[in-house]
Amino acid sequence: SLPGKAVDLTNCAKEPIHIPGAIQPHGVLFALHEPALTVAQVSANVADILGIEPELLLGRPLGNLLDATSLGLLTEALRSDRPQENNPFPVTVGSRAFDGIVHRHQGATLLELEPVRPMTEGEDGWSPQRLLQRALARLQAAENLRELCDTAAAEVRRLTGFERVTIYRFDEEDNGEVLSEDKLEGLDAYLGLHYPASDIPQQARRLYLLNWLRIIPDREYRPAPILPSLRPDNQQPLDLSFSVLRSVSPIHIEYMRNLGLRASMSISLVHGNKLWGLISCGNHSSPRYLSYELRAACELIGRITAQLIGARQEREKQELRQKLRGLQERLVGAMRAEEEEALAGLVKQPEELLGLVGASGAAVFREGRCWTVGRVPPESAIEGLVEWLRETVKEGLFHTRALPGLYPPAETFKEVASGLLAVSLPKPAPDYVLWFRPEVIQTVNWGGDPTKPVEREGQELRLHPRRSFELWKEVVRSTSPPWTPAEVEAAADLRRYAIEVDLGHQVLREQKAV
Ligand code: BLA
Repeated sequence: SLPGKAVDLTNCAKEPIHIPGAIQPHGVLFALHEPALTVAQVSANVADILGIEPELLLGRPLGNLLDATSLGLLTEALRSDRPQENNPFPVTVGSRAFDGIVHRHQGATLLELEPVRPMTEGEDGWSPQRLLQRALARLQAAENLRELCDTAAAEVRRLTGFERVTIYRFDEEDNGEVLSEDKLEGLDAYLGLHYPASDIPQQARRLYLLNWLRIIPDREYRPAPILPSLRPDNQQPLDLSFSVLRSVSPIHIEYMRNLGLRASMSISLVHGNKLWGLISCGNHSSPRYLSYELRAACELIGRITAQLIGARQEREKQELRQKLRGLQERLVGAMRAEEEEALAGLVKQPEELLGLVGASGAAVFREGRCWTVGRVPPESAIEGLVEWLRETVKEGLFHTRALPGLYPPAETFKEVASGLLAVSLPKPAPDYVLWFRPEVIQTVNWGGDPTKPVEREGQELRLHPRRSFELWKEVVRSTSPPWTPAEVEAAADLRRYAIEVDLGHQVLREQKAV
């Protein structure tokens, strides 16, 4: 509980989840001092897992604990600037076998040991290597985004045995949507559901950009504290951003409990240094432990999937750019062909003018005169709108998908113009090109009420993630489909060309006058 503090979602986003001071206890963590490899910090569960009290290890060389071969492999890995490339390497302590996982971060050297788990054989008795090979081939054969995501979900599920695997994509506002799902029969379907951005706060997203796989094998774990709690060298908390055992935010644990999730794993889908989405895996009925190697295979599937998604998006963007360039050229030609009013030329190419930004109507407004094409509001309404733009919008370009929310008179013509994209041409009183998009009433299926992401407990001000994930339908009105960045850019380009052509015309007029 957080007595006396105002509790809201901003606090939630401020929880420093990279320095929880504890780990999940399915392995042990050592912070080492190089080059002697003395133990600076160790997780308290070392007594449970290795049978040695932490006090006997702190300040002493790790060599007392590991056998010579294991120590040799660790030392070898640490010769590199990127020791993590050697993960996992075999470590034996007494008669027990572990996966050794090492990395450096912020001047600390972290070694994590996880008990070796046999790679389970997948369905058909195939080895994980063969399953991985087949998965990659299938991903590469996918013909479109839907097939690619369906394949990724199915193959990760095949490889890991999680009860549910979903492909979760983020929109511009960081809300998530379940695009694909592969699950055990009998479980509720999440396919098509949306979840609010606050379900995964910013600092967690930042970590998932750094570290592409996160596993919580059993939400009912008891955190093992790191001893001592601060780094002896700088009295700072130990940064676990890249640790595989990092303990989980208690709020997220409660979220999992509310959702009935016992175990979860997320694989980041990163493209262009942006978190496009997650491959999100869940187990409801039991904990789920996976070996490091199996996790690495999943990470590889995530990497390939994200790359294929990225390549597809780039290709689509290129094709669109090509198409827009053609439209742009014809529009510029039409403006040049006009003797006087460059802008008036635009309405002589109605298909190009609308196609350029995917609008259903457009208006050119110049010195009190108005030309229109397609579905547009009444002329008096356009005049009012232009008046409003002159007063409120100082930039040369403006766009919204929800005009009535900003400009209430638009309520009366929202059926044709819930979406507005406008460019102005600098004049004493600016001219405008306006594009319109109709209202598209949309139903968004949310997994629980997105306006109540948290619940409070009585007077005590305890913050809980929501308890209900029941389907919650939101009907979005007075809104058009969004203007894409490519469309906005095309409008900005047209504005630049229009200004150029206009200037050209002015020069010509002045030359004639001389
Ligand atoms: C993390 N929240 C996460 C993660 C997911 C979700 C996938 C990544 C970690 C993981 O794989 O478990 C959300 N999980 C979902 C969603 C579904 C799902 C949407 O299965 C849909 C079916 N969460 C809240 C609120 C807060 C919050 C209100 O709902 C904060 C006040 C926090 N979520 C939160 C935090 C993390 C998180 C802090 C990071 C956990 C960590 O990595 O330590």
